[in-house]
Amino acid sequence: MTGREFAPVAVLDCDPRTAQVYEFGWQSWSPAALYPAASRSARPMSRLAQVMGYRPGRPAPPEGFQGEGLLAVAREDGEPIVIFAAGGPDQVPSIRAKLRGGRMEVSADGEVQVHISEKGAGMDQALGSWAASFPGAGLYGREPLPAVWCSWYCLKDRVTAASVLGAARSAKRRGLPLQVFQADDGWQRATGDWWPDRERFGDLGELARALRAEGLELGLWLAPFVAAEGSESARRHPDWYRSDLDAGRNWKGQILVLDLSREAALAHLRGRLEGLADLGVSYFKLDFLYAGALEGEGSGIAPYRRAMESIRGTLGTKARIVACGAPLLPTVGLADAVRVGPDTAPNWEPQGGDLSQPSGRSAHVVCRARAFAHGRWWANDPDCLLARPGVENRGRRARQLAVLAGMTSSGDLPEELDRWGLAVTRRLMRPSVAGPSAPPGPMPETRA
Ligand code: 9PG
Repeated sequence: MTGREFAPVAVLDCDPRTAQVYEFGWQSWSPAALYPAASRSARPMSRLAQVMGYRPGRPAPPEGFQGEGLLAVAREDGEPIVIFAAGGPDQVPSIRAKLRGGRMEVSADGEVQVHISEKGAGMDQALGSWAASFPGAGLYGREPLPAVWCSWYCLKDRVTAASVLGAARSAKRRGLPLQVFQADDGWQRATGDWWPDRERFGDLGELARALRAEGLELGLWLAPFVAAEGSESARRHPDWYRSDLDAGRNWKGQILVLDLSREAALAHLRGRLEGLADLGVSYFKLDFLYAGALEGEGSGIAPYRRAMESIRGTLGTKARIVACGAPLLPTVGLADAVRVGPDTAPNWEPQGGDLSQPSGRSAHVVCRARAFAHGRWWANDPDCLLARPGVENRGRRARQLAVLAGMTSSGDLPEELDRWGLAVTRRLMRPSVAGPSAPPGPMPETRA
């Protein structure tokens, strides 16, 4: 489909019974896991999932593994781990591995650097020391980020200003240590308009002031590089969007992709972000960022990074940026925090067994596999704790989130929490740990 050629990079002798492969997917929602070398990694459940949950235009082969800019092989217990990786955030090759007899054949469609870990280092340590030397490491993730309440996992697109303020007051009354109250998708007239829906979100400045009066902050979800077909932006400026790039479907239609070479479109976006920051928004969850890095004529990683830098320039240090649905290696050095797994959900198992799909288990596996990035590239965002009754395996979710050093967030309406949910939410919500911090124990092995 892309006509990309894979050239051999290395052949490693390994013990097929104990060897393991670490595979790192393209964007926030893409799988990442440590697998038995003799198995196969996760695959998309549909063509749409390839675009929205994996790397668009770069399907993995039927067998074996394909990491995007990062793949590592543990050949035998205690032996040094071999890491194959991009040299920086600008060029991200697809890297394949396939076991044939007792040998792991590694190939790539671009330039790859090879790093050998210290003998005896586990997968987390090996990836962590490699990550610390990746260009752009160390710029973010060194300061704690406050605990967040997010509307998506309880209200979906029915969020209103009144419900955000209500959640904030009710969290405070119940002693939940949450600092930022973030309205997710649903606060705008339509995705891509970047302005509040008057009916449900009346006066955003008023909401920010009311929260500030309680000592709290207002956060907003925003997808800067896409628009819904029904948005005002799309109607008024059809020429701002690229008809040749496919970002998948959402908001009852095709997702329109902003043309990042249009200075007028970027200037409009910056103006809206500045306006929102001036109203008192101090936290932006910037979502669907993969759409800004789709490969095409004049599009890809370089324009994506330029656009992100210009957003950073506009928001300065006034607001924190949490990247979501974001191409991961290309986002190193550009965001305060990054979502490092697929969406959580009340269900434990993902649809079709596809680790890119929303579920407790997919978020659990993938965020654990990316723990090494925390404090080195950014603060990891492992998505919300769901602790209300009816959520599958809520105890297991809480136990895992408790040992991850990343951001903490809550996705429940405080009034829907029972005694257990309140106690756990109180205990787990805290600012993110500043700098690197490894979870206890070795990285668990996953079977896709
Ligand atoms: C809001 C949500 C929440 C959530 C984000 C993101 O259709 N899809 O494949 C799809 C994937 C992820 C997704 C939504 C749709 O979730 O991760 O936290 O902000 O958008 O729309």
